Amino acid sequence: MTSGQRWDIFCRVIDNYGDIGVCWRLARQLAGRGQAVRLWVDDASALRWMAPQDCPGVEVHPWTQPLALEALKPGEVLVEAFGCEIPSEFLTHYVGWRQADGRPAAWINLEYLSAETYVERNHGLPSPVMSGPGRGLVKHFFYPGFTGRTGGLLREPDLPQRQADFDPAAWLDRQGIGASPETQLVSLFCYEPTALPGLLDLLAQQAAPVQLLVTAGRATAAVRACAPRPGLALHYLPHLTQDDYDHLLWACNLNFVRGEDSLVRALWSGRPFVWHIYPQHDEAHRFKLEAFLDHIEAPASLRDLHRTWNGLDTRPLPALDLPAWSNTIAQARERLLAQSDLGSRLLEFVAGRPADADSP
Ligand code: TRH
Repeated sequence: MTSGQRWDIFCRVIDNYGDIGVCWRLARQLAGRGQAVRLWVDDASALRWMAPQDCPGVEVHPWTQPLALEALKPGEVLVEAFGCEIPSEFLTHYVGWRQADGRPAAWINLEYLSAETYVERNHGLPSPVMSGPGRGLVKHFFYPGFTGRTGGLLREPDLPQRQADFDPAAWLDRQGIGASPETQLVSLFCYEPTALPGLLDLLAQQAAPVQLLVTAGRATAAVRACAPRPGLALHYLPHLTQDDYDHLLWACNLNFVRGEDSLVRALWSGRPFVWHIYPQHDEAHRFKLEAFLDHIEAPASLRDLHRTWNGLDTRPLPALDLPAWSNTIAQARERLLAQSDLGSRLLEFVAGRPADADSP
């Protein structure tokens, strides 16, 4: 275990909240394990609602051009999130710092999450840097994933305890979400699924009353663009903090999540969920989705729902089968909880790299 190193995490916000959401979560988790973290981000605006409280051990720095680098304490570990390019002026400093104290460079390329088989093959691979100020260094690919031969999933050590202490009724009350005990709560975090009107119809037809809790941003705009359904109660949420987004997932009977970070949070919630995968032009998301459904051993009804929800099938949404899906997610969660988390694996990875492989 590495103790007390200084990490520089670089994050470029492409769109949505996943880039900053993952980087902030990683920064917090490293700080919680005694690391000092500088998070360089080109657009920190989402942190105002996602993380309104400072986190001891994490400094957020604006990724300006050029970067303000005067009087920075030397950093040991460099994380390039999702293929963003580290600015050359920073690399010049970094090489200088590493030469000054003689400690080896540790440059991590943090990749996107996938359950596909290439992840195990590519996780940990070196990538020699051939040009620029970092020439001669070696980056290493670090792939989050679902098996022991990948980088694992982000998870805080106190997560099970927080879940055990959580009181859903009190939390819902504090959010001003009134619901009778027989009401089924469904949360919605999505892009613009073509099956959204079909989902609203399906929820409106359930035997028990349903209240749909719609997250702020694109999901709210998408639902507002649909006609209201008699019998379906809607509640539009404000932007929640990351911790309160967890609470939302834990309080609901069914969650619709999207992207990368909320998928992982939905898994940890143990509640049945449906994933709206980030769509890619080359249809790569189709394979990514199928690999994930294979990983969780999804029953046919949950697969059908995912395919229609993601626009990969035009059949109507299947009937909800929450007991079966609860079982599937609970088992997947148990299997994943038995593995170590991404933060621990990253610390081990950085500590275990051969010291002579990539010294400047
Ligand atoms: O916002 P996203 O769709 O982000 C996506 C994905 O990461 C995708 O892989 C990436 O390529 C693309 O961005 C650019 O979904 P994701 O990953 O779940 O990130 C949402 C973050 O926002 C997550 O950390 C949870 C947080 N969140 C809150 O803190 N409060 C909220 O109210 C909501 C709805 C989300």
